[in-house]
Amino acid sequence: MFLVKPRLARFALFGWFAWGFLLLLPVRALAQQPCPRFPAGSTLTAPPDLFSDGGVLTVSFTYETRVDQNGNTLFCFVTDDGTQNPTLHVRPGDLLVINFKNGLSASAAPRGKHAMPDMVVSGSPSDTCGAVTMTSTSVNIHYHGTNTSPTCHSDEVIHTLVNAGESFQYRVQFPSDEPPGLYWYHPHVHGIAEPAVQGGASGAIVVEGIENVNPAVAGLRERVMLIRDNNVPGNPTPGGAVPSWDISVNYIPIPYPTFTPAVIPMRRGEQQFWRVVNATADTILDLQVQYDGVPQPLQVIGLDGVPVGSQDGAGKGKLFTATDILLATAARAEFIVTAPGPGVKHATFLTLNIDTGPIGDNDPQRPIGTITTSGHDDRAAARTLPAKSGPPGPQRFAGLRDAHPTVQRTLYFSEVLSDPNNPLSPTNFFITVDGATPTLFSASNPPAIVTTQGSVEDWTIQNRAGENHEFHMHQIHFLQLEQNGVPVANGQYLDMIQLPYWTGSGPYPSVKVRMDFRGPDIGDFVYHCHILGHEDNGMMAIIRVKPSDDARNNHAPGQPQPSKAAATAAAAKLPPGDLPAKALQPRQE
Ligand SMILES: [Cu+2]
Repeated sequence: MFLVKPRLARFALFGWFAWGFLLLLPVRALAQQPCPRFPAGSTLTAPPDLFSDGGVLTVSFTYETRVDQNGNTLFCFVTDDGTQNPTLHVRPGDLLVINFKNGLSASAAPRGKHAMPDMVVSGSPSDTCGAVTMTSTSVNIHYHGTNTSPTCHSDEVIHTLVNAGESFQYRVQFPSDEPPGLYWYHPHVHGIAEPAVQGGASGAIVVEGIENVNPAVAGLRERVMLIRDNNVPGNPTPGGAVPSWDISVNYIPIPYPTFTPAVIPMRRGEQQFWRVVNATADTILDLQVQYDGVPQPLQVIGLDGVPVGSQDGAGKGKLFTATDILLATAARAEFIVTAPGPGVKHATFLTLNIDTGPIGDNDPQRPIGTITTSGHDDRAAARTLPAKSGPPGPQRFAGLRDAHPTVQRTLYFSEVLSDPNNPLSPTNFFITVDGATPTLFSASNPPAIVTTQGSVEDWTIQNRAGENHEFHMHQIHFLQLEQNGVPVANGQYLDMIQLPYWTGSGPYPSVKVRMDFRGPDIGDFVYHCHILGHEDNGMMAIIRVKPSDDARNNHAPGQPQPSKAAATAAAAKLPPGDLPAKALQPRQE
């Protein structure tokens, strides 16, 4: 044990189960291997926690890699003391500083299917953010779901590149009205996002204070879980029970074909607050808890980082009960689980089968964890949420439900073979504003949509393809309004929403969502399918939010101030689909 290098000492926090695992490994392997992983069947432990202090959380991250025993390339962000992908806890209004270094060697390759070495992603010197030329080692960090600025050194992913051996500082200012809840961070370099995320370079971000919005969670012990995916060893043909990807929970694999679940301890009679990130690149999840085969009620507190009920009316949190929670790729769910009673023999946390469409992946039902009960708390592995300490803070999307949309747009997902005569040719993936020409993503593409700060827009998003796509909006959340033209009774504030596949006939499946550009964030950012294999192959586009006249007259230091002429020119070049608002039907509540 004394030979363990400091970077591993942090694992002491993981508790006795983790120590038991570590002691079984050769010390040499421990000391030299970055991105450690647990064996199948391990007991769930929380990711290490780092908390802000005095309004700032400063961490140093080094990007590391290795190849595991299955031939899969792993990636991780590691702090100076060896903590791997910690959970970053901040409060609304805090500053997150990440002193980041890409620790890969220049020859390291992510083995991505879509790597595009030497692609220049920064079109002009003014667009440069970090390195200019993409290599197979390039990386950056996206702060998924956070309502933070899309500028260089903040949550910018179009031009930011940090190549092997290079350093870069992130200074991410969280707004004071950030909803308290669960967010996450992951690499977002177009072309190699899928292998980087599947390699496991991701962690949770918790914006603190949810107990003040919904006191139902005060004093509960929490379980932060990140579910990731990766290649199935041997690459068996997906179908039936054979998944397209293996999954893991907090680095405990649940491998095909045994699907050995992780172990999740609970105290008898206990309620726990589960905070689950779908941190997979490509795998859609549908979470359920079953006791002796009977689905259990899950009390949903928050989705995609926004507490249920927090943006409407008095801003008080609500909860609703569900027996399963569809979790699009990159989505998050926060919910209360009640421990099984004494008569329950088999208590299982699982994901249900997903119908992804005739050309989609195979995401079959499989267990994630087995819930065990005892008479004591699993103190080493779970934090207890504090008591309610004050009223809810201001909320970023307050009033959006009753806001009047100024623009309506229609967008759609589609995909075609790159060679229509060759069914084995690669697929091109598109997200397109209706009426425009489908275009593969490039960092040098002009914005597909131009809007103005202060606007509120209703977007209808269609799926014209034979597989599910998962829409993600950067920088803001949207309000769910309609599904297939029918108003949604309990519309939530999301940054992810699934578009089910089109059968090939009849109307295209669609959702209608309300976009909120009333906030402070201006500039260029992206929207895309968060099945990262699709995003890497083109399914992403740029939106530009121009500052409002008010903002131009009182612009904050350091923010771009476009000339009147530039603003007029941009307005004159609005792409097709930029239609003026039509007379709107009164919205049904
Ligand atoms: Cu997709």
